[in-house]
Amino acid sequence: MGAKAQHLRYTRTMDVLLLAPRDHERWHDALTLHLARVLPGTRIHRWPELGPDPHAIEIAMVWTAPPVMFEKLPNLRCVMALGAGVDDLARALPPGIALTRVVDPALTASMTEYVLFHVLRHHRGMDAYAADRSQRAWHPRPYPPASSRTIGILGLGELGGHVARTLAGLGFRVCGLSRTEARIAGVTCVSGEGALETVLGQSEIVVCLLPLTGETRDLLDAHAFARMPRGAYLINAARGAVVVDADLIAALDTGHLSGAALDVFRQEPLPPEHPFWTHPKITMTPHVASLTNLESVAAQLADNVCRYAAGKPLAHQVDRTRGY
Ligand code: NDP
Ligand code: OXD
Repeated sequence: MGAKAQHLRYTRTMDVLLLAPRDHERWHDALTLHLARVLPGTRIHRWPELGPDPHAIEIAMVWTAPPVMFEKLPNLRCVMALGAGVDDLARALPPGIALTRVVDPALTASMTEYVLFHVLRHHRGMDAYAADRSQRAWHPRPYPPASSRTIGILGLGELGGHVARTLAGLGFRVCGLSRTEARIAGVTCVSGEGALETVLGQSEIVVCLLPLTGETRDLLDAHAFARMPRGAYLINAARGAVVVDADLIAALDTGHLSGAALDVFRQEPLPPEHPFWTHPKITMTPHVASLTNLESVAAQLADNVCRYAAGKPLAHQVDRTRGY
């Protein structure tokens, strides 16, 4: 029996709450379409509307949730994050509520594009050529072969693991950090005590793809930057609070780090007065390294609603004790 037919065997309908960060209408339409296919009769309520009976809502689909939401939904049992990172949600959720996140090949592919773009940009010295051009200066520079360039990937999960494999496939030396032991062909994988220092100490380019947890908050501080070789480059596409902003600026100003590409920030949108905006060695994007593919994620969410309704294990469930 196909997955769709199997889902249709379960007649229990659900009330689901939706709170999207943007594109509310598109989320609503896509979810309506997918849920109508796999679990007809499911009602989608749009925060702050809760329908005639808030007790009926057991599932919320959100990017972040205002604390009052939990008070208003006494029977909430499951929160389905609309993104891959669940740091804020994992902190805010009352205990006992299941949490799922997005794991999507399209998200992984676009994160890989983002990281490759910045790695190659730095590897081939493109910023220097852009500066030369404004001076009409013709100044060819040598560059090392990929095989002599070590790239450190912090976090070897869905995103970091794929990025590491792709860079290794291009011939770079890749060294990666995870919390538990990992094995990736062509990548030197390290974990445990001293592993962060090992990766940082040999990487000319460091890519941060760690989840934000109690352990990773402020991890990339003055001490961490000092471990990196002089002239190293940082790419942070994970969460802003993994990096200590003032320490990064200091490391760039002394010339110890040559530059940074930042997609994520402690406060988003980044406040206009923040020094990152004007720092000449920082390249910034507004949290777009990998945008959610609404279509594929809506299908995935609908499938998880069916699993919930059928009492089956949820896909991509977050370990609440680990925090990611
Ligand atoms: P995963 O949970 O799949 O992977 C996380 C990786 O980090 C795992 O390898 C894990 O180790 C490792 N890790 C966790 N804690 C530690 C620690 N204390 N020390 C060392 N390693 C650690 O996450 P994803 O790859 O899916 O996503 C990573 C992050 O990327 C998300 O949490 C999110 O914040 C961010 N993100 C950013 C986007 C953007 O557009 N900028 C888009 C999507 C995600 P182990 O394997 O042992 O568990
Ligand atoms: C994220 C996402 O977690 O966009 O940043 O999914």
